[in-house]
Amino acid sequence: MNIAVHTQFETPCPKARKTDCQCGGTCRCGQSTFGSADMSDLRRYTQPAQIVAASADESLVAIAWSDGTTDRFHHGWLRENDPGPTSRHPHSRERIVPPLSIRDDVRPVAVGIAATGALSVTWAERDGGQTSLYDAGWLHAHSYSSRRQAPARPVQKADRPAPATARWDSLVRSQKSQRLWLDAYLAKGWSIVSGMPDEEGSAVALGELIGTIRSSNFGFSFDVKSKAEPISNAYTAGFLPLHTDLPHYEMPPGLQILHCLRNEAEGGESLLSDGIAVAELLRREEREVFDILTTVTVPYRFQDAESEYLARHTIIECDGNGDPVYINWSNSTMAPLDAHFDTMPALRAAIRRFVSLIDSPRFLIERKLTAGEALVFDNRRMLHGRAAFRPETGVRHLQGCYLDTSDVLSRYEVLKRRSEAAHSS
Ligand SMILES: O=C(O)CCC(=O)C(=O)O
Ligand SMILES: [Fe+2]
Repeated sequence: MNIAVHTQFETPCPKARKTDCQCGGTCRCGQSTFGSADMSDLRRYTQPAQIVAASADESLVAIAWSDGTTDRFHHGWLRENDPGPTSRHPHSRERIVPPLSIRDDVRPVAVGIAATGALSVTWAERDGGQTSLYDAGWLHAHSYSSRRQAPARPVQKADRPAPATARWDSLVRSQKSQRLWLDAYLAKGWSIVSGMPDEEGSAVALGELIGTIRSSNFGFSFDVKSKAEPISNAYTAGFLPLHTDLPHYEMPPGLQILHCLRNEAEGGESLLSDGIAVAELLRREEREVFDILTTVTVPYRFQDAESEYLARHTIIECDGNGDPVYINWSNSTMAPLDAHFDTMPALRAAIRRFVSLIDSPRFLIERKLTAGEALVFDNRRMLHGRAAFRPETGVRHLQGCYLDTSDVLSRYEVLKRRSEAAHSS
């Protein structure tokens, strides 16, 4: 097969399909947010290396980078990621090219490096005949031939991570503070926000700064205090062992806020433990326990007069790379275990080992909240609990709410995008 390889292309204006450019594809308007090609993507990709050579064979395009590394991309992958208006809607930026409209043996007639440094691929007439430009930074970020898929979220590894800290007034005032706070929170898994208003509804106000409140069977938000007729062990004065909230949902919430309005009773210290750090230790040192906790599902049930929830999860949940990413554990709402008869003793032993590790001094974090502080934590990573308290010695009142991490990550990415835009203009 004969595929022309050019090193320089006349580059069409990357804005040509955008309504704010009248140039018809020939100008040098330079309005693109990208260095070399508009990938129909609002995110900016830094360019760790330049493309120094591009070539193609029957099935793939090979790229050599200026840092000496190489990457390969299948023709079909490149074609389905064509950023042009016949492949992506120019306004929604979502893909419109259907998978089956791309021929199995789609192939370019020419590849090269555009004047701007982008990879240029001209498709055969029967495959549309257009030239697709791929921003070098975008290609580098999306490479799949040699680099391992990046973990969904980089987690700072420590047995007892220190909290990210922030002050309420600075979070309210400044998007930069929100971004720096979220950056630290996402790495460490938990945070203390101080200077919270002495008002009910403040947990929700904090949640709404960074995402969307998620209702649950406990309501839009909930009051944690010792109640006469508790619908949860959390609403007693008793010891609350380490747990994650809401494993009785198919998707438990990612972020939990507990705003401390009053904490005058004796006891009531908050407890935390990094379940992912424990899972990593089990993976390294006690593989049999890890394997059981990542493969055998446990049923969780919540019941009250108004609800009846049942869901099942493995106690340690892994991503596609086999890395532990979520914890689902609550002794309070664990339904009767129903593993296979022969598996039951090993499952129960594995649970006991997991609980003894999360409770151990190596991992256990203890901190008594004071009025005006909000405890914010990743409910799918950090297990939480509380020491018993004596209600006759004073009032203890927390108010809480949940968010999904997807909404928080979206907010974080937008804050990053805005900050990068401000720094580059
Ligand atoms: O009382 C506490 O500190 C924690 C209560 C709890 O686990 C919860 O509200 O989810
Ligand atoms: Fe809880």
